[in-house]
Amino acid sequence: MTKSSDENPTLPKYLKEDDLGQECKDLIQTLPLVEGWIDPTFHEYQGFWFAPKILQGALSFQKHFQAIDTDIILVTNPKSGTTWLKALTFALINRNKYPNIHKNHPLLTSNPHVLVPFMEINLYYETDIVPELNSLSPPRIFSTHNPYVLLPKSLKESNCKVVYLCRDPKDTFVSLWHFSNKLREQSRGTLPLEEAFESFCRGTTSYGPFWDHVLGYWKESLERPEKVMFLKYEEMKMKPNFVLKEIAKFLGCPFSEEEESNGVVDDILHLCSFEKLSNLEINKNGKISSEIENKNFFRLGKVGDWKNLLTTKMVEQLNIVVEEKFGKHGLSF
Ligand code: PAP
Repeated sequence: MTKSSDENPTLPKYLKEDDLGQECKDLIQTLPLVEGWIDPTFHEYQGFWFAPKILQGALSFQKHFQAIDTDIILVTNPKSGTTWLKALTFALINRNKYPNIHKNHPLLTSNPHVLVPFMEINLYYETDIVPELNSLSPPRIFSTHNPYVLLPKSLKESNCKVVYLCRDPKDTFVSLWHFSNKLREQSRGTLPLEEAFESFCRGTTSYGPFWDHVLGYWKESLERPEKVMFLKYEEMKMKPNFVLKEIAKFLGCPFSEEEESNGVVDDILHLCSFEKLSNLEINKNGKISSEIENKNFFRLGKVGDWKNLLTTKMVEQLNIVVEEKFGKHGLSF
């Protein structure tokens, strides 16, 4: 097991765990543990794996967040298209506030993760600090990677909307592996592909198991389609115009015929496209608060990159797991 990284002062913030509260320290002592991908350790809590600071944030979010009916919560497994969904939803909801999309739009100067913060990573991250969110004007847009079981009660019970985006596990895995390696450069070096793959199949990824995460929201979307919208990255790539209009309807702000004929849908899609966002100065050279470089959220943005990395044996193995986990639930990729 790799040693705690707190001792090295030159490490970026995302690798430091020095401000972990006593309560969380005590809790993680009692939990099963495995080696982490980016953080040294992952701990299993209620069937899901978390890095210590993420678990602290997830529990604080669960305990303290008070949802209101107008809230919009974007949920993903890591590397399933979070950045894209944040950009699209922000642009969609604020389309009247920033009509001049090509000039003064916040997405031109801020990374989507800054405009739509993560609950457990940004807002509820610090020990004992509960953020003041009541003054934010509605609709408030937040995001989380938390599994469904760990969502706050008020979020589940209120009429707020949840948009869940998932992605083919093969591409999610590949994206996660590349991202983890970037973030490990300064600490532990490259995570061997085979090791990462076995870990992904066992479910020991951040917020994993991947399948249980997806199924939690899939089931909820079937039971309460007015509450949880279930999206797939691949469909968004294939039919972006259609999916964006569906999201707008689901969130109660459908595009008018006039907006459609004025090209508002296409303008939003263009602004939020991989090509546009990844080439902005802020996303080429900026960093988010955890000191992760923005460029790490924009690698390739394509469907099917797994073909360039996974062996035939790996693909077969993953296909079997996927069929085993999702087949009986009518979910496929
Ligand atoms: P996160 O969960 O850590 O926030 P997330 O945004 O889900 O990360 O993952 C990044 C992936 O989304 C990258 O995929 P890749 O590694 O296969 O390339 C990234 O390229 C992709 N991505 C980021 N922005 C966009 C976008 N605007 N359109 C499509 N894909 C995007």
